[in-house]
Amino acid sequence: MIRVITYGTFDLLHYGHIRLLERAKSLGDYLIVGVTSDDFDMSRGKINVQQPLMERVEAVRALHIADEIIIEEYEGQKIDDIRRYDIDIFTVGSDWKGQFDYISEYCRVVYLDRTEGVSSTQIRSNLQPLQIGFLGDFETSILRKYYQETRFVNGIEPAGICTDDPDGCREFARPEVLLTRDPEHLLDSCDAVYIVSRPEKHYDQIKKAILRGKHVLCESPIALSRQQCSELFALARERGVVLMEAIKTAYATAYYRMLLLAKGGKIGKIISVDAACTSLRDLDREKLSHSWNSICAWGPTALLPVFQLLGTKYSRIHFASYYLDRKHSFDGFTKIDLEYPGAVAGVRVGRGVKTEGELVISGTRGYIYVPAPWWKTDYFEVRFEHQEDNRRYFYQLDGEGIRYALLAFVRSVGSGKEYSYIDHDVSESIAGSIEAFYRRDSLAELT
Ligand code: C2G
Repeated sequence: MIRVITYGTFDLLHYGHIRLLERAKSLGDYLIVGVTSDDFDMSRGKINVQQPLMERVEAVRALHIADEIIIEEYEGQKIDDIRRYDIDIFTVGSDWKGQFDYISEYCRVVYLDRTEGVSSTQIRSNLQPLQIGFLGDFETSILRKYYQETRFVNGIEPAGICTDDPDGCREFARPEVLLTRDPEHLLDSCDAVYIVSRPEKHYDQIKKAILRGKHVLCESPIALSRQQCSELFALARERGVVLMEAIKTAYATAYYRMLLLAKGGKIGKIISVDAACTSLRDLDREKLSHSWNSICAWGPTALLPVFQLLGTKYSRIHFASYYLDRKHSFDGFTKIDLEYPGAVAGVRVGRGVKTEGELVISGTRGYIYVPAPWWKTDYFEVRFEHQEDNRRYFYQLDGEGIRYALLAFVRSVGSGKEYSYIDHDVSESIAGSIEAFYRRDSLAELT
């Protein structure tokens, strides 16, 4: 029996794929098809895949051409598979000609002519791209980063930018992109808006956009109170638009995989989560009343692993803040202590203080250590009592996670499903924590 294997993403399955599979099958008696995992595609730069893995597997299965379907998850797996499944022929389309000649050491390699005139990329680009507007205060470099990351994501196109210094955006914005100071004018030009204005503006700007039928991706915090945050999610649902929180860390592959390991019990029961996020960059002490304070600039990111790992039902939250401008509640540094039934969390955030930006998750069998800057890491370690048991993990991170956040947003808008990696109750708890900070319910002032 001649055993054949082939691999692919098979996104938005089309007749080019089908013809390839039919000809692969005719090379032998038994065909194994390896479908690439989402992570593997991301790691090899294919981030615009529209369909999640299982949808792609089901589409291939429904053809009844493959005798067996496996998942391709890592570089080099093909050699493992050829040995494991006793393969006689490896085949792939001619667009890969020459790329797999090394496999001829293990089995016969056949390149089948690629079917011209069709491709998943072309199908994706035929989908009307989402016109996205950017609404923020010019000095936030993050607006520019999001604008520039759109070029890596299929199905999204910058339509306009609204800041207090639109001319300053001309250096990076394409000529056809609208530049304005008027948010209404911006909303006229787009289907969706990315909001990175100062936090106190978010609630009104999000509400206005939703009432205009626009999808919203907003830098956290979505609002400065739990009630307003949940009100906005309800309004978005009622109006049939997407409201998504943009904490780019949530979309960083290493962070996301670390979360899965921690939740899967790798280090036992999680007893403590300790996160620090600080940066002294871009702080103009003359303009504190018009800048993001520490709790808003870093609180959402630092609280994310706490709420995602310990949940949002904390029994107590306490703040200790060192103010740079008490009148405007500008904290230069805030320590947040949270207590849970059976667990604790400690968070330190600062725009006026510098510390080691690491994340440590402590468990009853070991702990996870994510080195600084943990919020955009491509690496973490799982450590145990016996060092020989320690494991290190590395996951390529391109663009600090922003392109993956944009991709999740585009997918959510296109499918009407929720592809956000941040649950609404996490967003609401972030807003609630910041609300408690401003109310100074349980806050010690470090004078
Ligand atoms: N294909 C084809 N004609 C097309 C499009 C694709 O023959 N018009 C073939 C490709 O050459 C490939 C298979 O269909 O053999 C799946 O294509 P993709 O889903 O684009 O997957 P690709 O990224 O090419 O995967 O490591 C090998 C890769 O996994 C192949």
